[in-house]
Amino acid sequence: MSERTLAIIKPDAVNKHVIGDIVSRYEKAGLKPVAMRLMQMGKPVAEGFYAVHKARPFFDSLCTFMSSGPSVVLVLQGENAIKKNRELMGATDPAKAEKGTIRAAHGTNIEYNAVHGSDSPETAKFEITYFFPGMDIIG
Ligand code: IDP
Ligand code: MG
Repeated sequence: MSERTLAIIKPDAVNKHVIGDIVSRYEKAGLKPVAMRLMQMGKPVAEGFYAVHKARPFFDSLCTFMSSGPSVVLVLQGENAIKKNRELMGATDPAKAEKGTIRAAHGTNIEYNAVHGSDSPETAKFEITYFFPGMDIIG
């Protein structure tokens, strides 16, 4: 089933000049970018995006990081896009991410881990609408 997911190339990865490498990985995996923004989100925008993690001890640090520089926010479309992107990304902690994944290649630590990807159809819907209001969800 073709579906859409939200991906973010986080500020650490943009700083490392690996936007091109990461977008190329999406394309080679059959995840087609159908919307894309280069933007520096304000801290309140990061806080709204990560609201589900509000109670976690790393919440403030995470939102400071996510607003510290430009990110690339994308909508990716393809067969099983949500699961496929999570596989491409690898585990949250780059030290535990499988070889060949984006986080194994470009992540620095469990916080500065290069990319975000929606984890379910419900979060994909919320996240796509959050950054691309008015964009219809398919699948
Ligand atoms: P995910 O990005 O793999 O879905 P989540 O558990 O949803 O991981 O956490 C969201 C983001 O919060 C992570 O990508 C990472 O940047 C940060 N994070 C997660 N766990 C920790 C932690 O234990 N310490 C610091 N930052 C964390
Ligand atoms: Mg998550």
